[in-house]
Amino acid sequence: MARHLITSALPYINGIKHLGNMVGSMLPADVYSRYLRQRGHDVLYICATDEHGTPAELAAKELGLPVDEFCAQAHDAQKAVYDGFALAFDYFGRSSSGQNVEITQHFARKLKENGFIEERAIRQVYSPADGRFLPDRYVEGTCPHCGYDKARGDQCENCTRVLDPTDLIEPRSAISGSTDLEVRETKHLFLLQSKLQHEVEAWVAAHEHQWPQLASSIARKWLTEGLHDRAITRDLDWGVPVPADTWPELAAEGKVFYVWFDAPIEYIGATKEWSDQDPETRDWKSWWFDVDTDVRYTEFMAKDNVPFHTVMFPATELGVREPWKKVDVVKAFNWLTYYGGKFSTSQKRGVFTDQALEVLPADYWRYFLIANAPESDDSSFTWEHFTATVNKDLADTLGNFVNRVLSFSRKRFGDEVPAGAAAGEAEAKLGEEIARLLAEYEEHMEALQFRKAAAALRALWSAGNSYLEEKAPWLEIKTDQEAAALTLRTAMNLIHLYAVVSEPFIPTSSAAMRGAFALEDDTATWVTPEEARSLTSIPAGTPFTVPPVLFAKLTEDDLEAYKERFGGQAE
Ligand code: B3M
Ligand code: ZN
Repeated sequence: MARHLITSALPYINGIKHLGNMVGSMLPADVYSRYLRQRGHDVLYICATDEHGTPAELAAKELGLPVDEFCAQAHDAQKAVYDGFALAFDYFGRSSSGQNVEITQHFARKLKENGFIEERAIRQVYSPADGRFLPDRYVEGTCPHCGYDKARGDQCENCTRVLDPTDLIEPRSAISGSTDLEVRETKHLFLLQSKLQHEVEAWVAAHEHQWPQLASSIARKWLTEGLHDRAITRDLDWGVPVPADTWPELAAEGKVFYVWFDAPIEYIGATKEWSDQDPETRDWKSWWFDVDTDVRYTEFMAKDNVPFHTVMFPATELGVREPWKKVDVVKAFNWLTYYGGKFSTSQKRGVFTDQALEVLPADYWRYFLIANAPESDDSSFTWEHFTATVNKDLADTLGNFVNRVLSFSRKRFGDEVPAGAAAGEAEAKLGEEIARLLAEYEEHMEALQFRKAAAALRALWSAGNSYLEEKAPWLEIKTDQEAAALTLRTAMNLIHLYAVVSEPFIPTSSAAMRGAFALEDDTATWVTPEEARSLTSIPAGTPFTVPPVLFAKLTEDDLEAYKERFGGQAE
């Protein structure tokens, strides 16, 4: 069994994330990790808060807190929400950790030794009105490539091109809006990415066949434009300090590394944080250093993060000239929109992850979001679609099936799974169908095709409903008790199967379904299509209970209340 290293893009520290962030990184990474663990693989799922940079400083200032204190609190607040979503990270770290400082500084020293970092005097945007140098993302203006008028100095979020603040047309301070900007001279470290262009190209060419089209086309586009040398230090108080042993002058000036330099390194840093908690049994280096094909590394992220992960971070890793593990599969997502418009943290538009959990438990969100993941295109969140999906798929197709079967059987046959007649033609046909759908489900999961996997899972649930409608045990019972008992026993086997295979999507409900059966030795973590075909893992005589309703049916009133609270249309 392969070892799987999985990371999801590090959520930035400055606020609780919205559902669009969740579906484009952490949630699918969790679903995939859970699936692989169930299949018996050795999985390490790592994430962390991305804590450095100006937005953290500004958010702390707004709350009147020292930035380190702000980050500690904000980290805990985000972690609590992710626990609520049942995200089963092996470790959720912090990019401001000592481990990340250590590894980031190590990378920088090596890059310098190898001739890929150089000190240059640059002219940088200074805003007299704000009394400070403006970091890239605090200069706004018009994108020279696509004309978008709110492009940031580091990247245009409309066309995803990476920018330099001086590229912007009609630049202004994003802090004060001042257009009175001057350019002053200061020294910074530059990562000489241009020298690594060919190596990165060769590396992308060797790996992109494993990436979805979205990821490889963004990487290609960026490479075609050419890799430019980039300043990787900033004049900020909060960040990984430039190491004084290597650059005494810059260190004395208090320069820190640019947040996008240390953030991807935190994938490694967080693994060391995890390892340092229990060094006897955990070995962070065995996941990252000199492991080439022993570890399969999959990254999850939204499309705006793709250039950094397919080009810039690989360039850094290549330039270090040490055998650090590089990504194998880049799973990238488009945007989830809110009624066709943007979810926006800064404009508080859409549904935030903490609010989502106030409205309904995690499983409702997990299922809906993954079933509608913006994989091949953007997808739109609407409350109408959400409530209809919950009602149809979760409440009717799955929840009602479970409850109906168990309640009816208990009423007619008592607290144990009834024996009934031997399986017949209908059960054989059902078994074939289940085996086929389960194989499809596995195939889509392996291929990281989450919408398709969700559709296959839904089809598995539906197959149970069709079987039940066809056999109609509530009619069978009137003429043939044995036949009704067979139908119910078979349906209960389906419930157990659903419990096992639905776990990556709806872990809490899956546990409730599984817990309904007092099965001895119920330790199997997966059921293969071959095993599923016979539908006999729950033998007659197994005691069971009827769990509380798994999924509430949402009413018109609920729908109106959600729209009232969150705003139910595009703006
Ligand atoms: N924190 C995502 C963002 O803020 C960024 C991801 C870092 S992954 C190393 O847009
Ligand atoms: Zn643009």
